[in-house]
Amino acid sequence: MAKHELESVARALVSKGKGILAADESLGTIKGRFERIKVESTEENRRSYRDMLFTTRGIEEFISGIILFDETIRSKAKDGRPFPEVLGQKGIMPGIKVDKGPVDLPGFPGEKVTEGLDGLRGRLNEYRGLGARFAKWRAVIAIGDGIPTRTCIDANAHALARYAALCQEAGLVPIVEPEVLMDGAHTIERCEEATEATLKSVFSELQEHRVVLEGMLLKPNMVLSGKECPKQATIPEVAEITVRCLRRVVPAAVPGIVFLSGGQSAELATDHLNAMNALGGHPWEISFSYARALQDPALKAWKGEASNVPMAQQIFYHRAKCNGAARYGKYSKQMEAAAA
Ligand code: 5MM
Repeated sequence: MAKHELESVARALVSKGKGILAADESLGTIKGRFERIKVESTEENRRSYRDMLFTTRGIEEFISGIILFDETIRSKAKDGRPFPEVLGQKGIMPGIKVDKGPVDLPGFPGEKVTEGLDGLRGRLNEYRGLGARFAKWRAVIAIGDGIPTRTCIDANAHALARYAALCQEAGLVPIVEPEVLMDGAHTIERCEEATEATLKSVFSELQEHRVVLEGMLLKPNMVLSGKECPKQATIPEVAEITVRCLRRVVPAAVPGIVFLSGGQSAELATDHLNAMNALGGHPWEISFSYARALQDPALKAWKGEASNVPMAQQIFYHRAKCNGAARYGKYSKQMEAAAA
């Protein structure tokens, strides 16, 4: 794909009022999600669940793209159409998770590095043939005693850049996802420091690997207090500090920032996105690429029962609509009340 095509896909993914649904849970992750609603993680149940999400009427008003897992991009909806075709016909771009997950970084207790570069060029070409227009690779950075180390940050940044360059060669827009985890009792200042150091290294490696910044998207964590920190930052503080941190390190050439939700509640993730957009004047689009914050309420309503599909779809549509409004800084608690 030519450079201008990568740019136009990246820009379309962050169109006004729209964002991305991350539905790329690997087998272990979806098993954990299903366990909480007492549903067995069989291929058929995973297919039915994703069918429920993807066929929700009207989500294309707020969802520009959906990230799929390897099994899903090869699966068919209930009506027999392959999932990428179902999405394409709604005007939603199919994407694909291509990393193989984080493994222990040898010699660095408590730290991980993401694997998946071996054979990636071939897999990307295959996914392109299956209809994918963009891809995603997640790196995880933990905060704790003496971590993150420079070695962990740089190893993950290097892998992200290798992945991004290979994606662009294959005609796929890379979503670059370095996630600084919210697990721990650290302060928001500590999260800001770790996020800034991580993003600096990531952009240095991306430039080193000649990645076209206009043809990629960044999927970072928001800058938050650690989950167990006794002093939790307020919504305006999170918005201000997150934007301040990103402005220091993310070049304006990047068309959009699509946040992960990282374990925040669905409403809080929407509140934070809304507050950032309400600040205005950003050099990039500020959008979402949520998994849990878009899916959790619908997953709980679904419970694996076909009879619950209409209710689950209504709830999913509502969360997509709220996040669509947050893209303009126009989300309000009245929207939640009206839907209750
Ligand atoms: C951090 O996880 C990503 C965003 O999800 P949240 O909004 O829930 O934080 C998500 O795309 C994640 O990468 C996928 O669910 C795949 O996760 P696994 O752990 O299965 O690779």
